[in-house]
Amino acid sequence: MTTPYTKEQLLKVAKSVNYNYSEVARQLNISYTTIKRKLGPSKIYSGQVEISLTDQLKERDLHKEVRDLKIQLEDKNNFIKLFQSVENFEPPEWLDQKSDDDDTSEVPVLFTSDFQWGEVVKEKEIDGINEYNQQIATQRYQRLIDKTISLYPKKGTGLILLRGGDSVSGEIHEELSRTNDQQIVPAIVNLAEVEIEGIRRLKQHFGRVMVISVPGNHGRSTIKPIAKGYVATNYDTLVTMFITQRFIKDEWISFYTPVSGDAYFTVFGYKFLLTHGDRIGGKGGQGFIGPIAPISKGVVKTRQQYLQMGRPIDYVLLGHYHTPFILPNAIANGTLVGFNEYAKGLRIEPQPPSQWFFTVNSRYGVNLTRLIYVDKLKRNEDSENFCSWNPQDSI
Ligand SMILES: [Mn+2]
Repeated sequence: MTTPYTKEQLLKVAKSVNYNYSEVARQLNISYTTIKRKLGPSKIYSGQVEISLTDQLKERDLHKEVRDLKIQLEDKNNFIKLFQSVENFEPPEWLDQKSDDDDTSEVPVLFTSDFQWGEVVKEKEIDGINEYNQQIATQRYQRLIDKTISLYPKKGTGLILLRGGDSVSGEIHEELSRTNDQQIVPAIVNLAEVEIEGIRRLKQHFGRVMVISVPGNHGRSTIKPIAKGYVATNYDTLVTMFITQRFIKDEWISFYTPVSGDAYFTVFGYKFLLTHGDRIGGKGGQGFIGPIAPISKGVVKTRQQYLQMGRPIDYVLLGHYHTPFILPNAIANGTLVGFNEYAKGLRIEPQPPSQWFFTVNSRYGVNLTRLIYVDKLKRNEDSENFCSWNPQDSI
């Protein structure tokens, strides 16, 4: 049955009688069903249903919002595990819980840097005293983990693993990209696997591992060094990401990978800065004392700059110079590569490949320091004065 009334007209009348359709039917002399067909069930106008429909929509929105927020939070947590800024460095609980007024409290630290994975050093080109390739690099890294564990037999103390950059040889130097035994992608994948295995073994012995990583200059993907996006454009970061992803659900392994490329952190109140060493403003003026001059100068400048930012530094930890030594406020790391053609050209004294191990004591700061030799120098046995260094084969 059709009606002469429009929907609007029907609604107007229905509203005036509080949506009593029988009353509308009586007043307009049309059937109840016609009204119902035109206007829908009367209860949808009563307000009650309208509110509950809105509620349903709201609830659905809220569910969606909660789900989105959960995803965002998980992303954010993963992101925090992947990349951090200096503001959100939080020492892992195990490190925090160590008492800082107990002078027996100490944390072991393994300082790794300058693997230059993929680089090839040919024995013949450097008078036979060193050799380096992927196979030798892997042996040396594994030896480093072995020696670290045997050097610190106490189990379950937790360990800080520093990764100071130049983990890959990279493509920026024309002669390296020509002579590397692996291209950058396989080098990254291979190194990440070797380091993941190393971290697993460290966790097995030390119980917990805090991994702190900064990139170096060799891994950069731009021809010229850059100031902006130093971390995000660097292949070292990719190795770090591979490793982090692998342990992302492992609560015993924590990561600190600041986007600034400088890792500022504290242990028992002692303040450390891990930085690769190519950005410490120490260039030039080497003279005859070798890298000690630029490192000393760079350490002073870096500490001054951080002091002015309100972040005093007790120790600068750096690699890059491939020359291991300790200053009152700095530790410069050795290298896995060891003596190479480049060092020969600079007439640098040959040294065995090495990396630092040290402990941070709650009362004394950096305390026990041991240089871990990961290989011997192939010395010329005929010459008594071939090398002034004693490689201390035991460690
Ligand atoms: Mn470097």
